[in-house]
Amino acid sequence: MKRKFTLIEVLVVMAIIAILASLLFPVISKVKLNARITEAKSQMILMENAISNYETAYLTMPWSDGTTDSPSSTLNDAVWHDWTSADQCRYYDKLMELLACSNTPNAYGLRNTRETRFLQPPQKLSETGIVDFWGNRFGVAMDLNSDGRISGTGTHLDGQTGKIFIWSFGPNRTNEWGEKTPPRDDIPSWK
Ligand SMILES: [Ca+2]
Ligand SMILES: [Ca+2]
Repeated sequence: MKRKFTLIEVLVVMAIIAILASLLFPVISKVKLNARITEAKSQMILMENAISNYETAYLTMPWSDGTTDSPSSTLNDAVWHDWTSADQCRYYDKLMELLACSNTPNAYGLRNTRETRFLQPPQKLSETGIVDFWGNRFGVAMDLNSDGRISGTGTHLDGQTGKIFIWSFGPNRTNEWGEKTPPRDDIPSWK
């Protein structure tokens, strides 16, 4: 005769399953987060390479403020991360279009006259732009005055040496670099 499970046994098994699930959940979440951080870093490296390759091809950084065709040594560096600013959003989006082989945003300055595809855009560039997993544009800074650093920003970029910096605002979708208190979950391309 088959032995039936008692209610107590079933409850014990369910409790064990619940405990195991609660132990596994943080591990799975951490693995997922790490995968997304890795994805963001890969995206940022592609963007950095695209900007660098544009500079190699056209002998100027792919920058535009809408008023001039070429940066000069008197310019301030470009630092775009304030997405409440329509101008900064426009510069970022035009930069990405330029890198994705568009030669059309010439009203805002530089062109990509050879229509080289420096950056593979997502399928719906016009709808989503180039954003991270969490839906934010990446922070972008470029050394336009060629002193090898981004200075005077009052952020984490001060003191960093290099020409191109890109960062993701991270899972909390807030730009926190430059703040002194945690949490800091931004993901920089340079660390
Ligand atoms: Ca500089
Ligand atoms: Ca953040």
